[in-house]
Amino acid sequence: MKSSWRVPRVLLVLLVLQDPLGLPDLLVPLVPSGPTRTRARGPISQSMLARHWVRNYSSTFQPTCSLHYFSAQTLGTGRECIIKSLINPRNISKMETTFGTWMKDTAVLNDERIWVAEHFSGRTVKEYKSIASFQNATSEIIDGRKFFQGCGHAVHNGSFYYHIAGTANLARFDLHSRRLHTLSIDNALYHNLSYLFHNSKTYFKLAADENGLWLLFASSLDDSIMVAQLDLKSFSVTSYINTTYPRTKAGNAFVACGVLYVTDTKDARVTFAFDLLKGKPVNVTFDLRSSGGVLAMLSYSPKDRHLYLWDRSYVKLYAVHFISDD
Ligand SMILES: *[C@@H]1O[C@H](CO)[C@@H](O)[C@H](O)[C@H]1NC(C)=O
Ligand SMILES: *[C@@H]1O[C@H](CO)[C@@H](O)[C@H](O)[C@H]1NC(C)=O
Ligand SMILES: *[C@@H]1O[C@H](CO)[C@@H](O)[C@H](O)[C@H]1NC(C)=O
Ligand SMILES: *[C@@H]1O[C@H](CO)[C@@H](O)[C@H](O)[C@H]1NC(C)=O
Ligand SMILES: *[C@@H]1O[C@H](CO)[C@@H](O)[C@H](O)[C@H]1NC(C)=O
Ligand SMILES: *[C@@H]1O[C@H](CO)[C@@H](O)[C@H](O)[C@H]1NC(C)=O
Ligand SMILES: CC(=O)N[C@H]1CO[C@H](CO)[C@@H](O)[C@@H]1O
Repeated sequence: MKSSWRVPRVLLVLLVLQDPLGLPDLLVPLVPSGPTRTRARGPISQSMLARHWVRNYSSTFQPTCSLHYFSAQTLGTGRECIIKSLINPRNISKMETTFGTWMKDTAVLNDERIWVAEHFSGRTVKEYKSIASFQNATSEIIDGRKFFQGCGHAVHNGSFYYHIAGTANLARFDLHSRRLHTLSIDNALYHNLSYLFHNSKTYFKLAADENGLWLLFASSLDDSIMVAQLDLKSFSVTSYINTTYPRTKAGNAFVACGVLYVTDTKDARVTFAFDLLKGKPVNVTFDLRSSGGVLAMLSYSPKDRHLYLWDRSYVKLYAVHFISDD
């Protein structure tokens, strides 16, 4: 069985309680009430966390970044979970197509596979064993059974999620069993060029973060960007959040640590942010890229805390720098 990045609450509580020195430092920026927000810090396994903790704890008694993670899990959070900047941009590969999506599994640790959906429409995805075989173009073709639309797909916990072209349906394609499930979304724009994100010809955008998987779409009633929180056990919508932000002002968007980040229509800057757990806007902006050329895809992975981009035909990574990282 593959391990997941989720850390049992018991372990978190235990580790937080073990450190009397860390807590006062952390209580300052925290919000005492409200829904719990979680954020993983890089690829995390239980044993890694434990080892990391023990080493730091026993050697110096200094609170470390991993403690913020524990406290966010157990106590809720404040501004420390907001993105401050994007750092360390890297080109991974030059692609042949302007449009496309590249993905790693955003939930399963130790799964180094990469999936690539070329163009904004099609029904196959390429699977690569690792970054090395991706750069070496050695892939296997997977038939996702229906045509996808846009560049908003995700691979999460062993399934490929995508918008079924021409319908108001979201697909979950199990990459192992090859079973397909669908979920119909009410009052969503899904055809006739009324895109959620015009630049990438995307109606539905899947966004994974530390809380699970979200679906972004535009309301057919008033063009607002809506966010549906998905329950993956039953493959249903848990709740809908109305950001009131118009799709016409959005280039692309992703979710990190419970906050939706939306770029301007040139995809140059993040100009709007919305706290999905508190249901209100957040005052934060930062640069993404120089304008010009097509940004086909922009997604966050909670597993490695990177942004995945498909930018002017280059597949790229950025590291995400949160306020708490200072
Ligand atoms: C990625 O490649 C593009 C095109 O060659 C280049 O302009 C850019 O500077 C590269 N970016 C990085 C971070 O290497
Ligand atoms: C690239 O793929 C070829 C065969 O497809 C293989 O012989 C070669 O070792 C691979 N190179 C790397 C760096 O993986
Ligand atoms: C992944 O799916 C398995 C069942 O297939 C489930 O037990 C597990 O909780 C899921 N993990 C995440 C992170 O959703
Ligand atoms: C498609 O959009 C056009 C203009 O944007 C509108 O005139 C037309 O009625 C729409 N068609 C459907 C089927 O919604
Ligand atoms: C979203 O909220 C705005 C402002 O409260 C409201 O006017 C609009 O009808 C809402 N849209 C949906 C789809 O709930
Ligand atoms: C948003 O933040 C900026 C700079 O941090 C500040 O100048 C501005 O007044 C803030 N706006 C609101 C509405 O709080
Ligand atoms: C102060 C200290 O020892 N920090 C270490 C905590 O553990 C991380 C991850 O192993 C190290 O990178 C730090 O140097």
